Amino acid sequence: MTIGFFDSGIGGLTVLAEALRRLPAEDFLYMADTLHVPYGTKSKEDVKSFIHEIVATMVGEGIDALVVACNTATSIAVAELREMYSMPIVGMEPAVKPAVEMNRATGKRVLVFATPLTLQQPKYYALVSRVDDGGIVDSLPLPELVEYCEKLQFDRHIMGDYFRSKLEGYDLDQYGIIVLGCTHYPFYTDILREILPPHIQIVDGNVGTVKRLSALLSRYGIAKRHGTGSVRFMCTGGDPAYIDKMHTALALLRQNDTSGTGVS
Ligand code: DGN
Repeated sequence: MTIGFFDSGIGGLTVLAEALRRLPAEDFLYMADTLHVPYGTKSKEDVKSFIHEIVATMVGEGIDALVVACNTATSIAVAELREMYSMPIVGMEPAVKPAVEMNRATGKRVLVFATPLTLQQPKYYALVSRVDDGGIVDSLPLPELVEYCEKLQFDRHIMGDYFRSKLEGYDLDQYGIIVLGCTHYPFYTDILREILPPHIQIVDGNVGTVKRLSALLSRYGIAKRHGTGSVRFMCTGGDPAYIDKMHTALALLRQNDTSGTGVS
């Protein structure tokens, strides 16, 4: 039994790191679509065809469950994938609902960071209109952030300046929570913490996704008890240097445990 995870690049590793913490007896295949990263600034039709290709490859590798560890890919293709495949499939959803509930008492606003493509999808509009009855959710696309992350650009000054420039004009006192609606973004949780006022909480959907995965594995009767927690990496470009980068990035995540930002 192998659980497949995929993303355009290293972003889905933030979800995988959570899965390794919570499901240490499973075995994983992680695949990055390095031929097509980033997804968030491409057309919906192109990204959809990349997703179908990568999932077919992973099925050929023998996966028994799939985590679409990418908000952009989930918003575009998860419904079709569920129609095509009978294995359990878990997608990402920006943690807007828990954020709105957490903020109800304080009267503060919620700011969602995601890729332009995620924020343009009907799935995102539907989510916000379902849960945001008080009109407190704002969205900010960060089209450059995936590319910074793919370059392992984690310099505190450079990235601090980037976030400060994006947040210029926002009255941060009004906000109580920032939702990270792209799986690449939790790589920047620590840097964001440094530049945001202390009252702002940062949340992502990774814990919720892994809890759903765990529940589905049990429901399908395919949860493992004696796996090794192994991870096999693949990428569509087949570049060994990228495989090394994935090892480095996962080690970084496991060393700076960001699981505290997850909500379910
Ligand atoms: N990690 C992907 C997401 O969660 O949306 C980023 C998609 C991309 O490649 N821009």
